[in-house]
Amino acid sequence: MNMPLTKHTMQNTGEYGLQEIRERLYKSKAVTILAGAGISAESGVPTFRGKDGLWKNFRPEEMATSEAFKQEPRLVWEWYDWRRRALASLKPNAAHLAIAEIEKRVKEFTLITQNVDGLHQLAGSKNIIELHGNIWRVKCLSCNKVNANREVPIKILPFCECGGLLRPDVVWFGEMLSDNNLTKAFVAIDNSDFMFVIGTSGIVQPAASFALRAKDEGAFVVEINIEKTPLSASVDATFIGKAGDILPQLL
Ligand code: BJW
Ligand code: ZN
Repeated sequence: MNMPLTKHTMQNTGEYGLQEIRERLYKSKAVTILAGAGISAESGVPTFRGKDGLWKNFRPEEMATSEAFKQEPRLVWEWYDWRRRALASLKPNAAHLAIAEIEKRVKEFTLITQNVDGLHQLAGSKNIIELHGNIWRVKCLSCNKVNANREVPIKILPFCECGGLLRPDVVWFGEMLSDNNLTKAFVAIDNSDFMFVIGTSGIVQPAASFALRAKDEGAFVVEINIEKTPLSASVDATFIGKAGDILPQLL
């Protein structure tokens, strides 16, 4: 059924209507979604680059680095503990649920998420690449062991059984993404004929380059965001609106 689109939920900045996007989506052989913080915003998770993303006036670019952790591990862990406390009670929203449903309806599907909050898993998504790690895992700086950790609050500072300091198992600025994740992401992108880029500001590399790579490899690329981004000029269509409003209309 072609659902009517309400004015406040979307303005399509391109020549494609939602019905056409829906048809292309379900005819596709392989679909990839690149997700960013905007997907979780409607669950109550602050995005990084809005004013709501600030914690005690620190910018994520200052906190999410290994230099900050080396200099002030307690401060960085306090930020992560604050975020984990906030996340612990949050639930997936309509956007997460719609993405999990799309996975069931298309032949091949890969979700590449930059989000570390674990809400996609809670919504039922299966084939997920967690590009920037997961806030509910910790990694030992001495023995490199990675473990799930859902303690809320977490003991600051947390230590491994080997005596080493634990850090969140996330990817900070200046750190390499895991080779395995990058390879899987590139295979999915290059194999896709349809890609959604949803709720990301499109400025953090290498994720920001994925939509362009998908276009170069021949995919039809559709962006969903509450505002235009640096990617908007390069994609096939941008839908301006909340992911939780637009995605359910594709089901
Ligand atoms: C909605 C919505 C709704 C809201 N519906 N939409 C100079 C030039 C180019 C690159 C670099 C450079 N200097 C350094 C670099 C590399 C650097 C980088 O890209 N920096 C840029 C800031 C310039 N990248 C890296 O360092 C990466 N590693 C790397 O490149 O290794 C090689 C290398 C090493 C050394 C030097 C150079 C290269 C690693 C990046 C790791 C990013 N990590 C973080 C933190 C993860 C852990 C944690 O969560 O604490 O990942 S940073 C943060 O940004 C987080 C996010 O995943 C990531 C992306 O943010 P995202 O998802 O786009 O969120 P926002 O807040 O930016 O945007 C939200 C969007 O949603 C907005 O557009 C809203 O409009 C929208 N929205 N509500 C739909 N309801
Ligand atoms: Zn250890």
